Amino acid sequence: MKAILKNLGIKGTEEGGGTGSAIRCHGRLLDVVSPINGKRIGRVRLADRKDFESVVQCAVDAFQSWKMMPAPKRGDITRQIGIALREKKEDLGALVSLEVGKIRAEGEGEIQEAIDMADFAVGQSRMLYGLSMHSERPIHRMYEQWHPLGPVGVITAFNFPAAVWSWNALIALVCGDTVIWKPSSKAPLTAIALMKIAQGVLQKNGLPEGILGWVVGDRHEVGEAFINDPRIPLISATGSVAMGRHISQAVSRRLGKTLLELGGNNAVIVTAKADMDLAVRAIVFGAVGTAGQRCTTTRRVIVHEDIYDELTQALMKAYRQIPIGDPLKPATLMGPLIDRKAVQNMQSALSRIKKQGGRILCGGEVLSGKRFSAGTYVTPCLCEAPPDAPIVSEETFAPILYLIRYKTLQEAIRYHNAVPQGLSSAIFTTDMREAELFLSQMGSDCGIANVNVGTSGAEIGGAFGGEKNTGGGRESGSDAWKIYMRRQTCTINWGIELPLAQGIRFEPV
Ligand code: UN1
Repeated sequence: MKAILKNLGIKGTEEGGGTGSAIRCHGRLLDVVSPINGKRIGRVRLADRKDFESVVQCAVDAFQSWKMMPAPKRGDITRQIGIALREKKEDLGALVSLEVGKIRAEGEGEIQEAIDMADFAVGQSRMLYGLSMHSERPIHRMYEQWHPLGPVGVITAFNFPAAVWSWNALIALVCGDTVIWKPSSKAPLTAIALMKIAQGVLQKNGLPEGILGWVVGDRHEVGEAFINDPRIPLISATGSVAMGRHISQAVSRRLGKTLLELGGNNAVIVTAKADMDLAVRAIVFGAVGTAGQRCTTTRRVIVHEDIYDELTQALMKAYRQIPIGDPLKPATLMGPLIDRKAVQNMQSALSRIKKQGGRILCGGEVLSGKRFSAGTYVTPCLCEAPPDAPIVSEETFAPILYLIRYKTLQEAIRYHNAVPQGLSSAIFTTDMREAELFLSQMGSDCGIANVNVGTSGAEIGGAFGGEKNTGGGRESGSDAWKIYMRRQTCTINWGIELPLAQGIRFEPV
């Protein structure tokens, strides 16, 4: 652990705010504890309201020069950030594991996602395209262009402490925005390590402070000021539906923009014509990966009655073989939950499911003993559930998978869409009619819909996000860049007449 922190320049106590370089903060000291063993990794001096103010003002000032740099040049800076991340991939991945308990492969995978994002953003920096239109007026030209938006606020959750920042920040950077990051206070060290790496690149290029800032602080001290600050035109936030609703109301009150990526309650439909082996592997990765703590985690499996028993047996067998333990050990496939509170939430969901007519088929135990003394380890749980059990509509951020039986595909799709969240979805079938129905407007109502691919582990090239209570935002690939810019429609008259649109004449007769 010491070597990892040293390689990343993380000291015993870090400042919880910075404008590139750290600033001296004045809030309380926060202990950062590893879910692996409950031991302290480091400490962070939280930012208070005044520290927050300095970070924001610096981002506002830096925006004035950063927006003037040509976008492809900003892309070049992003390219250098990508190279710097490549050099530290292993250490950063290990820090993700230490701080949030992801297994090694997933910790490093997360940094790879940030590297991929940097590459994507470099290309995007030359593709901030606007359209041109044919004007209805003679000797006129019309087109639209995209300008930098301003300082962008990025609020991230503990479960993707690096990648979600990169989806937002690296695109916002090439768009000409400065970024203020409020990482989860459960994962501030990964954020600070990333900020140090990025700041190294900015400094080497002689760029001013404030282009990439961060602030770790309590909600009442910093969080509220952050979302209510009119100098921050866009707040991009990942987290719970309750948090998203609160942010959305605060930001809309000041007519700002939000990009929300909130809860998921993702289902896989397995039809009688599925490739069973493929389905089982995808479901296990989707439900057990990241210990069930992805917003794209598979939480429901809706199974055709003819193959229900076969699939259930196969899943139970796979679940019993999952190696659980220290996520830094190469053989481990499931690490701890983020903290004891998450374990309690899981336990209370399991007792509710029993009351609501569900049946636990396997797992759901809290592990004890020396290796598990942090109290954060559980076994992944498979439950049979009636489709209308209220708990099935909730996102419990833990490895609980509900199995639901169906007769017709229409019925399966009805169950599928009956929850308030709409992030990710999948169907496993080898029948193209079933697949196409699922992808049609009669099918999945989610932002992501896959065929023979699980619900989690999306690539960065597509737009990521979902509908309904998931919040409607789209991040990372496709045209997600547009929200980080402001659109301007321009009309130029290069003639000597002043024709009006809609044929209006406005002159004395
Ligand atoms: C999240 O859990 O907030 O598709 C994001 C996935 C990852 C991102 C998940 N690429 O599972």
